[in-house]
Amino acid sequence: MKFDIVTIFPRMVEAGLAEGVVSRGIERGLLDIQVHDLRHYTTDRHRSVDDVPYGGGPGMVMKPEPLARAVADLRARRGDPAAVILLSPQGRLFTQAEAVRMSALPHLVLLCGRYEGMDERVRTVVATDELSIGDYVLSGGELAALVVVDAVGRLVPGVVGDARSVDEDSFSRGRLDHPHYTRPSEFAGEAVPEVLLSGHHEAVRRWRKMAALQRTMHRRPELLDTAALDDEERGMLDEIRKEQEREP
Ligand code: 9D3
Repeated sequence: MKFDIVTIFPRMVEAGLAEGVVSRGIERGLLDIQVHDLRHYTTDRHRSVDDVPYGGGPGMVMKPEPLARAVADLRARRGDPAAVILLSPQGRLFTQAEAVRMSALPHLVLLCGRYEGMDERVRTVVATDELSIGDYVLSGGELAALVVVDAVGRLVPGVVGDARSVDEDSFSRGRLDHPHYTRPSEFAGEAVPEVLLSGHHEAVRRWRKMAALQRTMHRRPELLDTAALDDEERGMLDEIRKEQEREP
């Protein structure tokens, strides 16, 4: 899968790609990721990527021409992408479902903004999609682009060594993960639950499923509204709910 990332901070993005699962995907030839310096696509002496807002007000606005030139050059050199994604606080929310959809596409261009915002014509003329990674304020789109590349890249077959960790991921299954333990069996006065030491595989499986449901119910109950639950899980949920009624 091919990614092209356009930014005024290429070193910041390159640093984020240099380690971990994504960098292994690049080394193995499964991910082809290039980072492009937006200033390379400027034409004036000062290499300007921003300008004052029409109508006045504080801050600067990103100019449309360098971004348009960057995307035109990438189309010519790297081929027509399946999507040109503007990372912005106004975009629709990037979710695991979105990551799964995007992982089926052969080529994405990601545009990172800085300053107060982008000239609106970047949205209407250059980008095909607009995504936000969540309701908090970042100082630019670079970290958001790295989030998208990480979440999508790890879904490309072979990028994550053990495919089971991808399939079993909590958000794909619509519930949170169960607790995990390793040695020592007692730490800071906290013991590992007996059942995990028992070697009773069926009991371990049931305990994990129950613990995952309990956690999801307490921390992220809205996930259960849309989760596909099996019969066993529906039974467990009833049990948990009855337990809650007994001691509120
Ligand atoms: C301080 C400027 N804000 C005025 C109301 C608007 C604003 C503009 C640009 C806020 C943040 C940014 C930079 N953010 C991104 O480019 C960004 C982002 C984010 O801030 N949160 C979640 N996802 C994303 S994707 C890109």
